[in-house]
Amino acid sequence: MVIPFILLILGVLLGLYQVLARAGIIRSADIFGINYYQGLTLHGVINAIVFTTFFAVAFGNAIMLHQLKRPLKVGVQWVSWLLMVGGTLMAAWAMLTGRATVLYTFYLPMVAHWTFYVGATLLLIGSILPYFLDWIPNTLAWRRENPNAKLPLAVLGNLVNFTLWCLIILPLAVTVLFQMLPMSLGLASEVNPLLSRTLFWFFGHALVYFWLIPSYIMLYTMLPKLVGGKLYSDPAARLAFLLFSIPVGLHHQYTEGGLSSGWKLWHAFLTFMVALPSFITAFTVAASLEYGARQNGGQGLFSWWSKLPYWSREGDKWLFAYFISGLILFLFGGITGIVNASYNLNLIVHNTAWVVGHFHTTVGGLVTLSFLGMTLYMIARLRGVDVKAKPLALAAPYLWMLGFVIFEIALSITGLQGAPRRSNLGISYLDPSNELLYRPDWLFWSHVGALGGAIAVIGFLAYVVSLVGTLFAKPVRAPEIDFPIAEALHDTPTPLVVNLRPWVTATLALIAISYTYPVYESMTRGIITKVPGYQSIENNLVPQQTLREQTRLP
Ligand code: HAS
Repeated sequence: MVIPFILLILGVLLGLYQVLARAGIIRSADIFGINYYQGLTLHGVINAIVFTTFFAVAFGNAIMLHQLKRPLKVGVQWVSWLLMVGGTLMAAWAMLTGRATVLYTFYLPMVAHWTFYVGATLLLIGSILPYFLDWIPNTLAWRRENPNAKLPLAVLGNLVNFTLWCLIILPLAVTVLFQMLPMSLGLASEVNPLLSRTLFWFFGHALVYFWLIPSYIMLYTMLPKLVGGKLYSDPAARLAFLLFSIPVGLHHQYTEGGLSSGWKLWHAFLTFMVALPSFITAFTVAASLEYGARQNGGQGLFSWWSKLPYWSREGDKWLFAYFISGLILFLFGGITGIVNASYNLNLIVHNTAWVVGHFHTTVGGLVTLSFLGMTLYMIARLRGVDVKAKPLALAAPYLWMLGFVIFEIALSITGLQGAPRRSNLGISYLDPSNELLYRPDWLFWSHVGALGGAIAVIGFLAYVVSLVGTLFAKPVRAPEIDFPIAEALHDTPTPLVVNLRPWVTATLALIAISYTYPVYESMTRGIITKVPGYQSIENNLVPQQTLREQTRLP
């Protein structure tokens, strides 16, 4: 938890640079020697991949330990940690030295230095070791001792998450090992980017659920307890976890030539189905909040909302602020996601600032806030200290939420006006001296977006003060792993969500149906079947350098 947090500080500050450059407030190609696109790569990789993966493993370990009450193997944990840290350092070196400016989606024809791919691979391998060597054996042992008991909900969520994770890193491994690495090492001179992107998005979309499921575990098992209530429905929560396994990657490729419309439409339908678990969650979480608020004297159709512990500093209740802020942001993330998913509307918003707004209210919203809150909570427990600077820890999520609501609205509007994502607008469309490109009509909302980003960063700094204080505080009690786990209000036995076999079978069948033909098409069709690789050097895309030239880059 500590290592990704340190990197996250850099990731968040680079985010501030991005938003100021996009608003034309900073008009330069780089800052402190870090080029805009290099900074964007670092921002995306650190925040969306490194921070989230480290957290998911740490949280997964803690949940399994707490719920199954079986020890983890020290050797497995150290090897996993060393692989993850070693891999992160390798990839960080490549990015920081300008050898891997390939953005966080890193698909071809952009090519990075081989250390980036090897580093990412080590990170992923390290992340799955606990699943195979600790969690599955411990779950089987638990099952032998408790043959008739239901798997604890948090354990189910965690196992679904990492099963999904193992499944989706397979196509990623194929494109990394057989396309990206050979290209990077100079062993191949041409690649098929369409195939790479189809394999990447098989991984890339489900990746968002790998981020989301730990948050959902917290919402279902801990949030109800924090508000003094119960989880409204245990079967509904289980159903939500199981529904996440639907494959929908082609919705990132609606505009991609070479894939037929029929298959894109099929993935569009499946995408609407995958929104279902989030609708179920919206209902179940709201019902759990209502139940808790009514236990505390809440009344009326709406006035019970006032009985929730928004500002409470009592015990662990401060954590509520992180969840509720994340949930409010997720309302925006959900609505914009549904727009993205609509095949025809996507043509308006694809590759515009709109998409940036969407993912800062999903992964940058609910996911980040719940991970930040839980990091602070777990560090306090594991160190045996009280959370320090609680008022700052409480203000942080609300500032983050306010900032990103403003940011989301502003970027959605500039996106609809046509502002592209992933572009340094300060030296292009928002540079008044550029007579050809200048778009003064984007200026106002881009500045509003910068204001939102700045407010969110202030929230993050408040969090940093509290976390660093907690990290170095003097222990006042024995270290422990403990979570506020709620009971369920409705817990009717529902075989559909207890027997996992039909779900695994259905997932594999759906993957085979949804991906066989698109992968075949990717391999055989289209005018972009084979192209050389490109590298981003300073502000230019240039044909890929030879290996020797690559290592000579500044
Ligand atoms: Fe997405 C692009 C569709 C959810 C992340 N998405 C992205 C990208 C990222 C991302 C990172 O179909 C950019 C990738 C890139 O770099 O190119 N997304 C969806 C849909 C959903 C969705 C349909 N996305 C997520 C989540 C993410 C995430 C979750 C991260 C964790 N997304 C897309 C599409 C694209 C896309 C296209 C491609 C766009 C393009 O053209 O490039 C759904 O799963 C969303 C369902 C969510 C809901 C919301 C339920 C609301 C809840 C809150 C309840 C609140 C309460 C409290 C109870 C239906 C649970 C209320 C309290 C009060 C006080 C009011």
